[in-house]
Amino acid sequence: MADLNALSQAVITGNLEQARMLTQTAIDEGVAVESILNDALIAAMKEVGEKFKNGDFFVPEMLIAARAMNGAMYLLEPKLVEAGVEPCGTVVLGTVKGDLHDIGKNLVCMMLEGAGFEIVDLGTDVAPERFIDAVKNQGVDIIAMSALLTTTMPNMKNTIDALKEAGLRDKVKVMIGGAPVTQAYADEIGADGYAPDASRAAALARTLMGV
Ligand code: B1M
Repeated sequence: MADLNALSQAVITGNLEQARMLTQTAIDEGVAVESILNDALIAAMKEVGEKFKNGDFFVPEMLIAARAMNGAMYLLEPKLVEAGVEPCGTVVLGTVKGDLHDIGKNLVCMMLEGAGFEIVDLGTDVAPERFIDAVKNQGVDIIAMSALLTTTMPNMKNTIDALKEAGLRDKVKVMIGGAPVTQAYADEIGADGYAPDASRAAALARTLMGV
């Protein structure tokens, strides 16, 4: 029987096989994907973050927890993107320079795909020039930047500044998100939008496209 608490624990302890098995069981038993994601997986990563902050976990424990989370997310992906709506634009997505966190960014990616966007995923540690190249060469409508570290957030502003310098600011919309990012920060750096989570990121992207 589906056990979301046990799934959370499997992610926290980095037990990849257990996390996969419990996720598959929950899917097979018809548990809502949003519940698996929010109540088990994201809740687990919050707990991991608390343990890291309190000195109970170190980087290796965070890494194996992230691996278990990714294993579970891989099984959820088809469910998250199966909406099958009409294509409505192209988004270039990446975690900003200096930042290696990609779980939230990957979730945003899945939700955007489900909302009908073509995705150019630049991965993590993405320098401003790489976003600019994508705008110049890949017909991008929206730049979507993720940051998980307070120290890397300024690279969102640096990317917007680089867009202005290249004369491209009016050609694309810019949206940002990630745990330390706020609407106030988006306003301060002149982004077009901020979303606190992946599903609202998808809704925001459609709004920015006028859909
Ligand atoms: Co790191 N880490 N980490 N880490 N890590 C945090 C972020 C931290 C808060 C932990 C803590 O102290 N409590 C802390 C940051 C403190 C700060 O800056 N204020 C921290 C630190 C300090 C570090 C290192 C510096 C540790 C060290 O080396 N001493 C280091 C930095 C490495 C680097 O990036 N250069 C580091 C490394 C790592 C790992 C590599 C071990 C691993 C990442 C693995 C990976 O991503 N593949 C890791 C992890 C796993 C975490 C925590 C525990 C979990 C992050 C996560 O995946 N959350 C995290 C603690 C926490 O967040 N509570 C922590 C789940 C994910 C679904 O949520 O990414 O927030 P999130 O995404 C959300 C929303 O934010 C939003 O949608 C998602 C939900 O729907 N969202 C967007 C995200 N991007 C968006 C973009 C949008 C819109 C919404 O529009 C474009």
